[in-house]
Amino acid sequence: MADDFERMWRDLEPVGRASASGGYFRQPFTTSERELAAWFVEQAETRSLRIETDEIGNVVAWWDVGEGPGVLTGSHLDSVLDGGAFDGPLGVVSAFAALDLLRERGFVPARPLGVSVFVEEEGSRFGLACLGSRLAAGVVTWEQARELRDHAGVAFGDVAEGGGSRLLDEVGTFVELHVEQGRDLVDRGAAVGVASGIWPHGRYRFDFTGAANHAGTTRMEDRTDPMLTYAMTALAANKQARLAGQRATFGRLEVTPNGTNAIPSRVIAWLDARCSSDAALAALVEAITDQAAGRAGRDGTRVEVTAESVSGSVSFDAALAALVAADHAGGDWPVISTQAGHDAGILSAAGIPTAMLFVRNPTGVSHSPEEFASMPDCLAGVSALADTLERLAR
Ligand code: HGY
Ligand code: MN
Ligand code: MN
Repeated sequence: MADDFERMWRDLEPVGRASASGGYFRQPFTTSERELAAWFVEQAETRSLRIETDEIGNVVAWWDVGEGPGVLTGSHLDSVLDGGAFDGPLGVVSAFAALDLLRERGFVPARPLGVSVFVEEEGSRFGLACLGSRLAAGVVTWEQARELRDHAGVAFGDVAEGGGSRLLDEVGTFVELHVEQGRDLVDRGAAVGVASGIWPHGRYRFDFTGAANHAGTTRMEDRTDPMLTYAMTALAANKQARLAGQRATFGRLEVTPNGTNAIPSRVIAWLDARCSSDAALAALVEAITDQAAGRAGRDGTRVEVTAESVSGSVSFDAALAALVAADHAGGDWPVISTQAGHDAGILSAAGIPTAMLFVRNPTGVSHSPEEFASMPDCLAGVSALADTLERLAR
């Protein structure tokens, strides 16, 4: 199994990797991500799996044995900008390796076993997180999705063929293995964990509008500077999140005209907010919005806030999580929550019994080239996934 996993890992390693940072740029429907999608189909074909694709870019490959609703496992192959190697691909490679391991064990499932990839999980190109799985689950319509645009103004409807998706019709249970995006397993000394739930989280676009003017000849008291309103909002967001024990990040900014010697006319900033409850998320976003509006009043600027992507609180099926976590050689696997969104959260919220496995990340870092998981832990994850699939498809 180790050779099998390592070969697949080497296949993916160079694809979409930036030489300077070592990070990955695998945005959906770009050359590197499409190369990974082709790799996935090739891996499915070499295992004689039945390949089902929808018109959005999602793919499911079925081992057609047994009967009834299948057990599906997989993750995503797209990355954030300058992302790590493991977020997404670890779950896909582990899915193929776990299926191979079950075949090596001579296990014949009583239900079909599938391996899946959902497209645009990160929402790093078209802005809506888990776009592929939301469309597959029917919680977003094609008419809504096709109008989503990337930084260059290209619409999702221009790159994806479009329409509905029936891929989940055959799915009885979904399991996603994912690198942990934090240090919980490190601190517990555990290689593998199980997810209890996902914090609610959202992405909000703040449009700050002011008046362009000369950086030198305009007196400070005469300015209507949207950058100032943005800066104070970013500070307020950080303070509000700290005070409430929640998470708030401004990581993306667009300045117009973005000139060194000109007061900007407009600043667009995106807030990523994550909270321990839906009510806390609403309260945090409201507090930040109120402070932005208050500051805009003092600066003479205007601010407009648009929710672009909101994911409600997810509690995974507790009985399923307990079944997955219990009775292992080294003891029960820890059951832990996460603040990172996943396709598993979308499928769970759509009513499909879903479990997540986490693999230890000694750096605790993610959405960065520093993200890491050791090979022994990755292989422990494959064995854990195979054991889980055997338990669920027996
Ligand atoms: O942003 C997230 O929470 C996830 O990594 N897509
Ligand atoms: Mn991910
Ligand atoms: Mn991610």
